[in-house]
Amino acid sequence: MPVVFIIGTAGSGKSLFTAAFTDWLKMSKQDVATVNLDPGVLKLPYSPDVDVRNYVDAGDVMEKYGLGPNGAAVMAADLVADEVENLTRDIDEAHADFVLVDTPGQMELFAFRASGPYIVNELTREPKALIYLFDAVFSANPFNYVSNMFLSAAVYNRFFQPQLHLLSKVDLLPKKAVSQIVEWSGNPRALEDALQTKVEDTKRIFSQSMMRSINQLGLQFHLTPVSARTNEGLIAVNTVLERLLMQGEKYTT
Ligand SMILES: Nc1nc2c(ncn2[C@@H]2O[C@H](COP(=O)(O)OP(=O)(O)OP(=O)(O)O)[C@@H](O)[C@H]2O)c(=O)[nH]1
Ligand SMILES: [Mg+2]
Repeated sequence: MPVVFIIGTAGSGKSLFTAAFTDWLKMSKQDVATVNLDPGVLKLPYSPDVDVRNYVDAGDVMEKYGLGPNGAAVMAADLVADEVENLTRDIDEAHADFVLVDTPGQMELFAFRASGPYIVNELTREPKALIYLFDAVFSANPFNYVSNMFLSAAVYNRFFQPQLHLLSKVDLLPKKAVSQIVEWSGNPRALEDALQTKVEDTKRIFSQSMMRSINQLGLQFHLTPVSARTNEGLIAVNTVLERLLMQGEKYTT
């Protein structure tokens, strides 16, 4: 039973992508279950089959421990680790062939605290993969794009699972801008040229050094453009995901 975790910066489109891809998989007659791992979310664009809020709710944590919203979010993220057995049981009981996991809004709460990698490791279902979302509007600037490469490499360094990269919300950009970002993702020379012409001085030097360092690690960022509004790219995501899951294809070369 493959388990795929959707991850990305706050507001990058994780939850809406989870909703759109779940609907698409169901239309393609695939048996899919959704998991909400965000203890702080108030409203979701899908009805999760498994919901961490049944065990940990950030609002309750805030009240019980007298914490502010950020303190409660951090504490809730840690408390989720104790619920792995319950979540595993709930996932088993959903009896699905394929599980999509929507992760907490603030990526650092999942990726950069101990609980996220612990949950990914402890959920005993195999194979596993991560989908990392590059927000198209944010990534249209080459300086921001390199920052996203850096974050994505940092996420890989935390989980060491096969990782697939999507360019989300492409309906918000002109086709030409989308093609350009996709080109950067497969051609370091094109990204270098964009940094050269569009980014100034210190920022440019820093970004170029950073992208070269990341490339030296042999990390791959081929972006598949998607929209959770128009469903563009979902067929391609399914194809790439199948290959990644079947072959256990690695993010590194
Ligand atoms: N136009 C467009 N808007 C999108 C798309 N995906 C998400 N959005 C919008 O972007 C905003 C954030 O989307 P979410 O799916 O909540 O993103 P998220 O990463 O789950 O956000 P948090 O969990 O709060 O960090 C919402 O207003 C969505 O409607 C898309 O493909 N196209
Ligand atoms: Mg969300």
